[in-house]
Amino acid sequence: MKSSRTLGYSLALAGWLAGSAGAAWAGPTLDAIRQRGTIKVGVGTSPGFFAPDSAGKWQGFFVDFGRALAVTVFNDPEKVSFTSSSPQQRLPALQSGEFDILLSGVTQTVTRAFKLGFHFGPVVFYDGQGLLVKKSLGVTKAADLDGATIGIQSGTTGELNIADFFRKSKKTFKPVVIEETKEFVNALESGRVDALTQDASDLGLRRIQLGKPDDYVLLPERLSKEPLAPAIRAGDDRWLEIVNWTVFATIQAEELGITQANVDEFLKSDDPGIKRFLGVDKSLGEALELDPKFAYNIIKAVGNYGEIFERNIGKKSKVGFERGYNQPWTQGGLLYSPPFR
Ligand SMILES: N[C@@H](CCC(=O)N[C@@H](CS)C(=O)NCC(=O)O)C(=O)O
Repeated sequence: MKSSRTLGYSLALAGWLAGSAGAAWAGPTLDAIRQRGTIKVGVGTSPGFFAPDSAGKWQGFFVDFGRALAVTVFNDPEKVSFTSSSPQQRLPALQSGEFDILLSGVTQTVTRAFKLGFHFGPVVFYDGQGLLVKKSLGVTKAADLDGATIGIQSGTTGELNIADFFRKSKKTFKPVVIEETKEFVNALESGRVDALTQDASDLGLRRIQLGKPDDYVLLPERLSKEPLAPAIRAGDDRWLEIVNWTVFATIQAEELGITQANVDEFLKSDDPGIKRFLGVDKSLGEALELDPKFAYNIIKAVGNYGEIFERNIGKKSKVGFERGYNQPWTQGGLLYSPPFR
């Protein structure tokens, strides 16, 4: 028999669950998005991550997560607009309401959370700070850059990381802090700086856009951890959870082997977990107050995480990135979705 104490707890828990089950989710961002009919996304300008194609349609790894969000909210991957903004401008622009979300390679940091008032969705790309140098310098590691002139993009985590690195290694460098991306890249090509420092992914994407990519080398060393995650203004739980579970849906789909091409086959699965995930069993989606098929719709429209990665930046794309940490935990990577139940 249950002790009266345990019974008391059980009753309190049941009451809490009952009380919260029908709780109306309020959210100023989501309300505004619904009223407007589109999601406003702030992005950067690196082809592979985010850039308009020749027809003016935005394409890229981060762009696809914006489309996935539009599917969750509107069941329409086109109900989203993308606007580029420099690393210096974009966090203030998010704070002032110009954007609903940044999908621009923002690093999740404690200062940005506590001091600047941002929340982060799941990490979509595990990165680290790199250095892009002219091959003719013969440099093989960061410490060889003692006394070098290094270009840094203003408003990025790179500013503090590079200063920390040289302080720690008791070497010196001359910083050249640049806001505009074009000028930042030109500084290396024109010889104004010996090296550029930025997220390694960004430098990899920039290198292939240079006139002579083979004249430059991305050093293998990483100076920091740069977990790149969707950023939103603090204070809107419903919007945050939509961002979280949209990204998780792409990660969970890859773990389960569900792709854009085979998702309809999976609708016939007898596995109760898959039935819930794809909304064949509607109970989960109804409890979440989302379209029970939201995960199915995302996979159908955009694909799973691996497909998003491969299409935009993977080995067979022009970019040619390795998956590295960015593969499912079941394959030795860091991508891990909490359970869909
Ligand atoms: N992750 C760093 C750097 C962010 C960053 O600069 N991201 C790149 C894209 S991954 C960027 O915006 N580059 C400039 C551009 O795209 O114009 C931060 O959060 O401060």
